[in-house]
Amino acid sequence: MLPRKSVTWVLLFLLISPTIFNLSTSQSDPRWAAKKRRLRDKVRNMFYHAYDNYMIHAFPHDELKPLSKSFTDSLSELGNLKLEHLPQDYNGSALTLIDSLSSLVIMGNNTEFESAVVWLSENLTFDVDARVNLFECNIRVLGGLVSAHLLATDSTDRLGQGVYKNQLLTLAEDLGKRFLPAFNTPTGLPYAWINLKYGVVENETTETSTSGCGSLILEMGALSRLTGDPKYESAALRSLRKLWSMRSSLNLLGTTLDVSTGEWIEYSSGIGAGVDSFYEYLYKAHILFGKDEFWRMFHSAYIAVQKYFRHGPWYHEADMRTGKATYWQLTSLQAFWPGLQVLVGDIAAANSSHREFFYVWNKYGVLPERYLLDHQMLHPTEKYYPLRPEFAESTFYLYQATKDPWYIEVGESILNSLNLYTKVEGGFASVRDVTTMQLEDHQHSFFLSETCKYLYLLFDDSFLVEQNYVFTTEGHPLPVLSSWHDRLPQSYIQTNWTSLKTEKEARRTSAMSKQVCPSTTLNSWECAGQQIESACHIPDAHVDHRCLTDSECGVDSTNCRRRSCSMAGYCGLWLFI
Ligand code: DMJ
Repeated sequence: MLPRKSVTWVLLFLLISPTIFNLSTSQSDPRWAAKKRRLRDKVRNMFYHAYDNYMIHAFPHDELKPLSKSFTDSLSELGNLKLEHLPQDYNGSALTLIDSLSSLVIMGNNTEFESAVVWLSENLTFDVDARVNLFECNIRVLGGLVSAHLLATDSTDRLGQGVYKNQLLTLAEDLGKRFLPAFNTPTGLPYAWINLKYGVVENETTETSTSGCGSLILEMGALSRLTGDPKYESAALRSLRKLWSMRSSLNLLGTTLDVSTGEWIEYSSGIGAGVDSFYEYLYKAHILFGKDEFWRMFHSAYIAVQKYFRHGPWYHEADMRTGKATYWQLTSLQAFWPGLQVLVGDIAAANSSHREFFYVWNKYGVLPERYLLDHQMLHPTEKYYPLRPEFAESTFYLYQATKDPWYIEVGESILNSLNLYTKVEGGFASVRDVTTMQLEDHQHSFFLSETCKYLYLLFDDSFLVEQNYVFTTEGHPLPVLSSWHDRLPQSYIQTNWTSLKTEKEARRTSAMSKQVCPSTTLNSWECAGQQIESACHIPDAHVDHRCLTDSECGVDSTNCRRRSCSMAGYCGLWLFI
């Protein structure tokens, strides 16, 4: 008879071995490639079911109502405030079409991309008396146009000869100009709402969110680089710097603030609603523009998040002044965080949180908007799932980084749930209540720009091969160009990997490799040789973790806390046990 310990090991091996076997063989197995193709085709069908129904029943209005097969001009209502008044003849801004442009390209539909470009050039106008949410209009419309312009003008010749004469950039510039009055505040922080025709209306609310002020730099920066007019990037940068100056001594920010006084309104914050893309844009702006300033802000902010919000694999909210936990809630929006952690190189932490989100996804079939961690139950009023992309997004990033087939299984499960619960004859409908799967008459444009796109790229990433893209928070790809970048060498070629010279050696790098090892280019840490595991990780002085004093201990990679030396002479997180 085997001793008990050996039995345990054998059982453990039997449990683990299929995973190892799967990992090592599945990538080269033709059945595996066929499976990925089949899943990719399913996503393509989903995308076109949503897109075609939008084009038939809603276009040129903003979004589709899939149950009633009608439309909503939601751009003026985004952010949950109702539209005030729109001219009688207002036909919407073709929001879903604009948000779908980059997905059409990724799915290789150049014909439809071309028709969309032609239609938008001939028909779209922003000269309408409509009050829109600056943040939403920036990420969906400006981001959609700028990204599509870059795709239309790259070396791929997607459009017929003579079709494209920078029409999308002209539209983007017109929209960018209409954004600028919003920044005309004593603090430089922009109003949340702007009337596209008349600018900031009288008695406009001065309340906005952290994301509203801190997630403009990618789109407005790209617009400036493309037009050669620095005013868009300057406005976004001024706002971001002001916002950062309002952080607490713990490097935490709140969720809502007043743009005229620069005072915080809501001191509690986390990584979800109202704040999420602020963190995302600090790091992505660093990847796109290469500025140290963005890295420094991100690094401090990231460490503060890991320190004050993280609890095991979960993230709760905390008061920016004290760091004390406020709300113990998991939200659907937080699910983007593991994806961002992959970019940072913090893969172990990303994987553990991703598993918890999947646990909740499986518990309900989709991810509820808010789940109370302390009670392990749904929030009583936020039981909905509006087809959000964040969980699929993180799954895509984790698969890119690890190539672990597990993430393909997760993607398949997301795909199946979406088809099972949300597909209706007229498109894909949001879920009103995840306990009953009762549906709501709304197909958000981000279902096409993000949810379908990230699932598609999970199963087929041919669009990304030899390319360096940063995806905006709405899923629109922006290429990393040396001409926009403070660090990339002149010889950088967009379609190729490149070498980045460090003092010691030239290393192949790209947005993707930087994603896995940011420290190579950012400070003296080296990926190779030392075991750098995350953006904050500082290894202990000795590999065996022995120490005489605290100064020989580093910073823990999973929660960014400083390790200390125990009485027995070992570095660890002793103070926190
Ligand atoms: C999208 O518009 C963007 O991903 C944004 O950052 C958050 N909200 C939706 C998706 O949930």
